[in-house]
Amino acid sequence: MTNDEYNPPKIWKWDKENGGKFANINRPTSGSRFESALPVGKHPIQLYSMGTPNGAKVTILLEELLEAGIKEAEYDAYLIDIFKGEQFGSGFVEINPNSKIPALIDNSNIEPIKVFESGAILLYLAQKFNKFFPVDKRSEAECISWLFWQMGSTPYLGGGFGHFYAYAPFKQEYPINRFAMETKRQLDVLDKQLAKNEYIMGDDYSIADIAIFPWYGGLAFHGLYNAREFLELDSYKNLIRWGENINSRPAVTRGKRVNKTWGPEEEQLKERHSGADFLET
Ligand SMILES: N[C@@H](CCC(=O)N[C@@H](CS)C(=O)NCC(=O)O)C(=O)O
Repeated sequence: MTNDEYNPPKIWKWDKENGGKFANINRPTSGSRFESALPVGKHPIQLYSMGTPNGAKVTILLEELLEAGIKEAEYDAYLIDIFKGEQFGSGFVEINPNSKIPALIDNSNIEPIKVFESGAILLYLAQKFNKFFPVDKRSEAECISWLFWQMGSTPYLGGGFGHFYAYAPFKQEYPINRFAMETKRQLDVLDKQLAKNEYIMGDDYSIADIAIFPWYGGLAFHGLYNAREFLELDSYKNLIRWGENINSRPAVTRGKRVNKTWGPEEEQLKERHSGADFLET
């Protein structure tokens, strides 16, 4: 592959060695690649995930629920190492045919309930426990709108900007320009919303904040794509104020550690089965 202008052939063919970071993981087909049963722990909620921003959304919510005293939110979190292709094991694919973390099983009912897509998992847990989700219909609609905003917008940040800026085999001006502009537009949307509100939806912390923080806070505080300077994150003052506030919550600190296998050792926790796991490492 080169940086020259591309003339698409009549029929697209998969280039296995496209040179991008993580290029060896994906293929143009879906489905399981090998037999592998998933482990099951002692709690009703079983999470299969990794400590990426999409994974952290769910572990932050679970830790917040526990912090709020909801003991039924106790969970086992098993690592699915996406860099080793564990998302293609048959047990994982049975929960999520899309082979992407996070995925969750709730065994607290007669029949297990399977949930995939991080936004769906946040909504499922917030409604199950009636927490971090508004009670009146107007605010509920607003919360769902921001949740879907995150789910619809972030692929331009991650799959667009992050891919071409940090993972592509060489830097190209056209896609980096296009997705940097879109990412900055999204940052401005958030900054303006946070100029009028303490949290995304007003005075109350909700799953909208929990969905948005790991990505946009990740750019500001966690070195995501090493792009803080390039995107001038510090100029989004309201976003920074909101992010610092969320970043200082103890449940957020714990949630970010779960299923994380890189970075400083004290910020990692490969598997989580109880609150004591955070103290042992
Ligand atoms: N829309 C999905 C996206 C999930 C996603 O992209 N997960 C990534 C990690 S952040 C993954 O599992 N990648 C593995 C792969 O692409 O094979 C969600 O929010 O749950």
